[in-house]
Amino acid sequence: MSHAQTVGKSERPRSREIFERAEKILVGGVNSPVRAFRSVGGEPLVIDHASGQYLYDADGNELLDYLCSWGAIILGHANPAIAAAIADQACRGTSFGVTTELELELATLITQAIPFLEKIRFVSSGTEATMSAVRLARGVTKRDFIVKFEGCYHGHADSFLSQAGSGLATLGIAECPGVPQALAGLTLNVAYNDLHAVEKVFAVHKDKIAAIIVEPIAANMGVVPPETGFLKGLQEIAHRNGALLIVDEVITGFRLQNGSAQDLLGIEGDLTTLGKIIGGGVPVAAYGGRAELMNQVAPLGPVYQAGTLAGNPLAMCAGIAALRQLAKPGLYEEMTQLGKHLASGWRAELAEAGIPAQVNAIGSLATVFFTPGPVKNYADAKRSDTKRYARFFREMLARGIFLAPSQFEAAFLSAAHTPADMDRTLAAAREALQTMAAEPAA
Ligand code: KE4
Repeated sequence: MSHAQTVGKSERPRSREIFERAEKILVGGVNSPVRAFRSVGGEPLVIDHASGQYLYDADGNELLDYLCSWGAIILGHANPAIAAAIADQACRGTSFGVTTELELELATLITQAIPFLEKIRFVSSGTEATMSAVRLARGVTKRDFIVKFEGCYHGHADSFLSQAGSGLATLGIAECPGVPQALAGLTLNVAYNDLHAVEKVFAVHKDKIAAIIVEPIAANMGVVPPETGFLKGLQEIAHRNGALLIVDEVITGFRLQNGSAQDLLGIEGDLTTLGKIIGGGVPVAAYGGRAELMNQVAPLGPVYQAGTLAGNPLAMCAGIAALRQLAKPGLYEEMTQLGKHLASGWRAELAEAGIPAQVNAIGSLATVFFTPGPVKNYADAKRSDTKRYARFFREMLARGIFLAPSQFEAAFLSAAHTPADMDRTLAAAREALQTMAAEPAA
């Protein structure tokens, strides 16, 4: 029985038919687990095309998109300048496996916006970026342990697959089979926003810890901002113990401003990872930091990392076209204003419906947690009523609003979203929440 067949009559017959065929040769019908909608129920979407803030599914339904390809599409879908850049480069060759000036151009745009990145290396996914940054940290410190935070997600490299957020949290996978215990044991998980726990783990493991890796604003357990002093404290603890601080900005890089979240939060990681937005919707990620560290990467140093399509000209052109537009004055202020509009509206509608919930939001990121208490870490987030989130997701989808298909993700706004979209979303939320309020929490 296919997943799609386990639900009622399909409102999307063509999407269902495509998905059922997909399930025969793509694992679960998807190429990334969270797309299977396992935690929110209903039939997974099959998208035909997109434009601006809208997705259009295989049945022709228009959906107001708050996923934005998990944050990558910050300028809106089918952005004309990005599309033109890709089309133009496609006629000049998509990948040569040799350096092009385009790599230098995108690297320059990134390092001008994030000056503490003295050198960077492009890769093709956020996972490659974080995996490489951890390898570099282990290589330069000659230490094996890393510290990560419960509920944070840094991609699917073996070292990160314990107590991770995003898709693992969505599917309830605490420890992933296939990761050797010898390796898993080198990853120390502590609670986000808990500096005391970090001090304790360093007291036990002292000079064996190579690095702390952290999302500066957690977005893979839902949105959880850092408490005041948390990130600065991590930097101080790491350096006091001879470890490096890796700041994973795959989501937050160029999300809150034309540059890093670190700049806004007053910290400077030893290494930074980037992804999503810097590729303009095609596969680009990067890791970078001080030259003294990055020069330890091959071919200059012994820490090996490589990639066939890394820095390919097609992807570089898309990234360049994206970052050039993100430099437009006022762009981020408008998105932040929309984010405030949405978050405050959601809070008001939840209160009006008498449904206990929290809305954690910063800039153009937001998450509704269906829990009465504050959400300051993964343990708090896991207290959320995920069934209620699933119902909210389905009620909103039925009204043409596509939220993240998991409680442990974020809603992403783009520069294509408008105040009218916020009003429409809040009107849909009012109907959805009033409907839900009339039923028991479960
Ligand atoms: P990718 O390998 O998926 O490009 O990036 C991994 C990654 C690294 N660091 C952070 C902070 C991330 O959020 C991610 C990936 N984000 C998830 C969504 N929260 C990707 C969506 C998916 O897995 O399908």
